[in-house]
Amino acid sequence: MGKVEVVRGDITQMAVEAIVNAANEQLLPGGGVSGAIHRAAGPELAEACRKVAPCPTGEARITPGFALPAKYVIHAVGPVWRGGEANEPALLEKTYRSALALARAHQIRTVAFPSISTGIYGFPLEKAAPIALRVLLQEAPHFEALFLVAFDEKTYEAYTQALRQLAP
Ligand code: AR6
Repeated sequence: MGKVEVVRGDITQMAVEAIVNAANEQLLPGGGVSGAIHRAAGPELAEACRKVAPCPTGEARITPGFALPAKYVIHAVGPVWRGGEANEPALLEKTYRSALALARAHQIRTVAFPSISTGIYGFPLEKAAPIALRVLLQEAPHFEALFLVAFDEKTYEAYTQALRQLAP
């Protein structure tokens, strides 16, 4: 059974087979983690994204990682938070599932995720963390290791607490 680990750090530095990008439907660079990934990967990433765009909310696309330590980037589009009545939790779950299905299809064994949708897209962190980790724990047997990379302390705390509750 593969492990699920919450770590604090910058996802662009993760030496895993694939890192996940919290993308938009156009797969344009944007800000947040997406901006950081595009800067670290180099301009070829935007070019590769153009070829596989668009990507509807809840789905994922794969590209090479170019200058990143990771061989691949899986671009996954989480939902924009619209108050909670627009199917956001189910869409967030679908986003994590789509990313991992694509990873499995490419025989990828190690994947690092950012906290999808909880930045610019406004999904409440305490609601997002158990949704994300439940999918990662369910899928872990198919992988060597799955990481949730928290960029700030508040995100790290929310995910470590959720992991303690789901997998004590
Ligand atoms: N490593 C890991 N996590 C990071 C990093 C990093 N280097 N930088 C930021 N984060 P966001 P969203 C965290 O806004 O809410 C973009 O413009 C950040 O602190 O990146 O899904 C896209 O193009 C937060 O916890 O993604 C879309 O248009 C988490 O990553 C839109 O934003 C996600 O925040 C997507 O919004």
